[in-house]
Amino acid sequence: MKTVLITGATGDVGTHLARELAAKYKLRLSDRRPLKAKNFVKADISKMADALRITKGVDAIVHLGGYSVEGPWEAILQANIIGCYNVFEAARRNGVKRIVFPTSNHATGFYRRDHTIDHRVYPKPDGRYGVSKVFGEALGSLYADKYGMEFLMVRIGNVNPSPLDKRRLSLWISPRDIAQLVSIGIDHPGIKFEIVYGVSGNKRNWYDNSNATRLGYRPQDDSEPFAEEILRREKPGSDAIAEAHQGGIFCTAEEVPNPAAPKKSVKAKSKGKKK
Ligand code: 15L
Repeated sequence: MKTVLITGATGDVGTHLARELAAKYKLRLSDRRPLKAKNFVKADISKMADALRITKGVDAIVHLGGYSVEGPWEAILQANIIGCYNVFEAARRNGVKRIVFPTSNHATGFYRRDHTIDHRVYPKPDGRYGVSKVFGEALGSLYADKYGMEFLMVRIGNVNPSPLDKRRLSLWISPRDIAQLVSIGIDHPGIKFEIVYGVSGNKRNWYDNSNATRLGYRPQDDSEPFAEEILRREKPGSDAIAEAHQGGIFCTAEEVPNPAAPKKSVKAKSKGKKK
């Protein structure tokens, strides 16, 4: 059984993956926030020493740790630029070859909704967060070419038991489908550097996900059964730019509420202490 490190394990996606993958791999869970679990190791990936400690002796890494929405540059810099560099570099130094990197639909969020995009399109990030995901993709590409490491880049839509709104009908991914994609990223023998979209088999997808199909991905879910109810209750949006582009409000907002934010940063924001 492979030993797999999941960083950012206390977040939404981490929680789903820890549950879905528990029987398949020996998981080592890590985060800077505490978690009551025997296989948990607390670590702050913005510190290289911590990144080196948690990546030692694993067969693969699912690197979820980071700031997960649009927000202040300083937070994104620490978590998604420095943290991502530390994890990839620590993996290289510890001889861990395989990394699954959950990038985001926000790496390509400024593509229009009437445009179907595939894994070869040039990134069009919709904010600082999207730029940080493009950084992770570029860093992975460098580490694959220069150091022979192996990366599956999953541009995740939104992981949830059911789609949340109209935009998410076109980028939703169910917990079991993201688990299937991540397993491909851990186990597929032919991966050097690949980009796929982390979406279920939604009828309304904005993505040509043929690269994922080529690697064996067979999504089991589709957002369509939820569409009627969501479209009935959702009023037309008033932000024309957000409505026209795949990234939605990430294209216009300076901050998007972070469901995983620690209480302290929520307070700082309400006092107007934005960076
Ligand atoms: C993301 O990249 C975020 O990590 C997630 O929290 C959602 O906001 C998602 O995008 C989305 O676009 O819905």
